[in-house]
Amino acid sequence: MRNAFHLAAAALVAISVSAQGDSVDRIITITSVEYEMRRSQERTPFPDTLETYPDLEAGGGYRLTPPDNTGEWRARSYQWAPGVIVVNEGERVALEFFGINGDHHSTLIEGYDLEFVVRRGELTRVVFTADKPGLFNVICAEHQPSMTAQLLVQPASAKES
Ligand SMILES: [Cu+2]
Repeated sequence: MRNAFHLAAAALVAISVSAQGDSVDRIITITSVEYEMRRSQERTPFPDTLETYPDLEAGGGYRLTPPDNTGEWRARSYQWAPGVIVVNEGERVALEFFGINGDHHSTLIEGYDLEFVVRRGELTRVVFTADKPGLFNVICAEHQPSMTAQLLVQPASAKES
C-alpha cells in the first residue's frame, strides 16, 4: 500500500514539477526545518507530555526522546518555513521546496492535487497556475500535525477592490 502510494506520488511529480526556466509570475522558496532542543534532566526535568498526550508522536511531527545515560533529553518538531504562502489568483507560481532536514516523501497541496517529494539537500520545484482562490493546506503526511503550511490564493476580485 505504501509503495503503491509512493509510485503514484512519483508519477505526479513528473507532471507537476518542471525544470527551471519556466516563465512564472512569482517564485517562493520554502524550506523543511527540524527544530531540536537538547536539555539536561538536571536543568529541566523530562516533562510528562507523553503521559498527558499519548498520541503526540503518532503523526511524526513531534518527537520526545527521554533522558539518555548522561541525563540529556530532546524535543524535536518539523515545519515548513514560511508557514503561510500568499499568491494572487491567476498567477503562474513556482514553489521551490528546499530540503534541509528530513525526507518528506508524501508532500501535497490540498485543493490543487499536487503531490511531490522533498529530500535533504534537494530542490523540488512545483509550478502551477493559482486558478482556485482560497486557503489550502501544504501537508507533509509524514510529519503531522506540525508540518502543515497554508497556501492563501487571494481572489482576483480582492485585488481590484
Ligand atoms: Cu515531513
